[in-house]
Amino acid sequence: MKKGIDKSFLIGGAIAANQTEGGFGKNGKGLSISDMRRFNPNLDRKNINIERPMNQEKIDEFFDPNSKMFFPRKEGINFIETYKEDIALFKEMGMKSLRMSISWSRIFPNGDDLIPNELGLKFYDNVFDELIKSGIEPLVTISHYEMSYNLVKEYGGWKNKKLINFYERYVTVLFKRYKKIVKYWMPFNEINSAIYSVWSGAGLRDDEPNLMENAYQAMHNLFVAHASAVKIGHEINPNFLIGSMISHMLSYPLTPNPDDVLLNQKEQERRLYFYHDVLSKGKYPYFMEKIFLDNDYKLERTKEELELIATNTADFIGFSYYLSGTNSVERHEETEGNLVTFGKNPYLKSSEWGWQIDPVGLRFALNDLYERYEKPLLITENGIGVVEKLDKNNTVNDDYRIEYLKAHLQQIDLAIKDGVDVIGYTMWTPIDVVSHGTSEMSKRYGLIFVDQDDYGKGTKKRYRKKSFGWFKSLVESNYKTLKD
Ligand code: BGP
Repeated sequence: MKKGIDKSFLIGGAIAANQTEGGFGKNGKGLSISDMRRFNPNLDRKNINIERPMNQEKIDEFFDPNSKMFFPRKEGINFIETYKEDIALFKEMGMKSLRMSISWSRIFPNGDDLIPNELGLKFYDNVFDELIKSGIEPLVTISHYEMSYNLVKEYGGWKNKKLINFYERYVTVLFKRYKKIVKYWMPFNEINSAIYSVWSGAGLRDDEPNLMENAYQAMHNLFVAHASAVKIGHEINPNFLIGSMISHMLSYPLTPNPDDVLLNQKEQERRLYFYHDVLSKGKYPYFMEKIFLDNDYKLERTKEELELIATNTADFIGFSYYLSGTNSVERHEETEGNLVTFGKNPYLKSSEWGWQIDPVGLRFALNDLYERYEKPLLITENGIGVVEKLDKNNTVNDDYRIEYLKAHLQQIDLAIKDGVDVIGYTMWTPIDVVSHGTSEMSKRYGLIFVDQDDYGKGTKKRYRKKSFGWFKSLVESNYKTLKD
């Protein structure tokens, strides 16, 4: 039994290609579904609802040369050109790992190409070189919200089983090329987003008929692709560790009323355990069969696919954790959250975006997942988004971020003491990036400030926030400052 977080712990930060790289249309990169997500200046922070299943992407606007809409991911934070400088800062900060993603549309611009784009691969060769030189372990997400738009246009997204083959071709290229460089892989970011964020997670249009049935079919195809990636990866290098990555939408019953408890149980099954069960136990849970039956969803799930899923489960469980919510049968207030809205909890404070801050919930989640699945756990994302400006000393005094990260790390430390096998923590995010949900720059999570506004204007220069120094001393002190 470990005595808490120690030197072997993979501490670091997480970024995603679509929110950082930019380089739209350069070096053969194809148009991805993320590139087409726009910044909406009229968004209402208290009621963002930007990408619930029923929202429409501005596909036509994107192709209109006269459009006034701004698409921030075309530029990201220009990581494609600044990666060396940024990785040098990550090293200085003391990061031992970087969770990053590879842009599928940079490697297979149309998704269905037969040959990968060598220029795209070269970019990642360089990024990995830089990371290895800096002593930073790459933890790689293979697909983080950005397949080629062509796969949506020509095939209808993940509801089409042909995507499984295209994805297999893609992962085989990566596994072979980075066989000796990358050990930790995650086939998909927040795989449950296929249901809650259908465009980003599954490449489905929100105006298509039978949307939810299609989303569950897409979900199944994603599970098959996940299992296939585990199989192919282990064949190429048996030492690969290939893990799931699920958005951990934790909630509690609002009261001890047994009806609240039951309602919460049912919601957690649907939002969480469904995905964990399939990816970690290798089988569909009974409660989902009832949902499929009740809604008359007819899913095509072959015997071979179910066997593949059963025999190729995840090596570890990765999950993002930002907040928690509540459920009640009585009328109650709702608040914003990651991918979905949540019931309010009177015991918790919220971020400016209404996300309820709950460090103890992380210890609960870690114990809960370890008890159920007995697999090593990796917290792949955790952080706080805040509107920030540089002060006159060219820094940001982000004590609230230090407090947030510290409180969550303290709970991880306690969970390890409880006996849970936690292998690492990559905070979201070491550097300010374009927000996934709102496509704005103003929602800043970074420990490094990027001088860039919601319209991509600014010098894009990087500045260390106060939390940067805190993180550095945390690692240097071997986590002693966690107790301060
Ligand atoms: C997760 C995504 C990330 C990231 C994060 C914060 O769901 O995997 O890509 O962006 O949430 O969300 P947001 O940027 O919407 O605040």
